[in-house]
Amino acid sequence: MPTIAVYPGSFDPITLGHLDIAARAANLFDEVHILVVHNPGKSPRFSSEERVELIRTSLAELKISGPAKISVDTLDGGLLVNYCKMVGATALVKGFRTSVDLDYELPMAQVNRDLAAVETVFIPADPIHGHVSSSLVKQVADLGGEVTKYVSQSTARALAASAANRKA
Ligand code: COD
Repeated sequence: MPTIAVYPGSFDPITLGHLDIAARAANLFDEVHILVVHNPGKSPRFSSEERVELIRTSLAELKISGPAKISVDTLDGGLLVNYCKMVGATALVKGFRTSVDLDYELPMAQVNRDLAAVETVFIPADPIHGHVSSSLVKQVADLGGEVTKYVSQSTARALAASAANRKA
């Protein structure tokens, strides 16, 4: 039986920190589904379709594949665990930078286990990316800063275009 995991997030937009977790998850599982999920606590800069496209382009640009099959999808409402059941995933992957991420993620991991016996695998952020977040990257890009240390070239271009649109 193939081992299948879902890696959910807002990915608004996907950063090199997120991509590092996806690549490392791809070394642990046969299939990894990167899933764009709406976080009701955040107002997204990019549409779900744009985020999916930026993830696909970034994976290709950085040649991230590994032995696993990586796919990208969106969750159109409903529980994350229902998507897991639909694709046959038994695990969720979450990255964590500090204990703040863990405090936020732990109750969700426990609820997902209660709901559907889906386990959560926590992968520690590479210290190189430990300070990187989508919101910080958007802020830097909006203020005209260089973001190619934190995101793929294609995502940096999308951020620059979005920053220019917001100024216009
Ligand atoms: N390095 C490593 N990991 C990172 C980095 C980095 N630099 N930055 C972020 N991450 C990790 C995050 O810790 C997270 O695991 C993942 O990457 C995605 O991060 P974000 O910020 O893009 O996404 P979030 O935190 O807004 O996503 C939250 C979810 C939408 C995934 C969450 O709310 C969720 O699981 N919702 C499920 C809805 C549901 O079914 N609820 C009911 C049961 S809990």
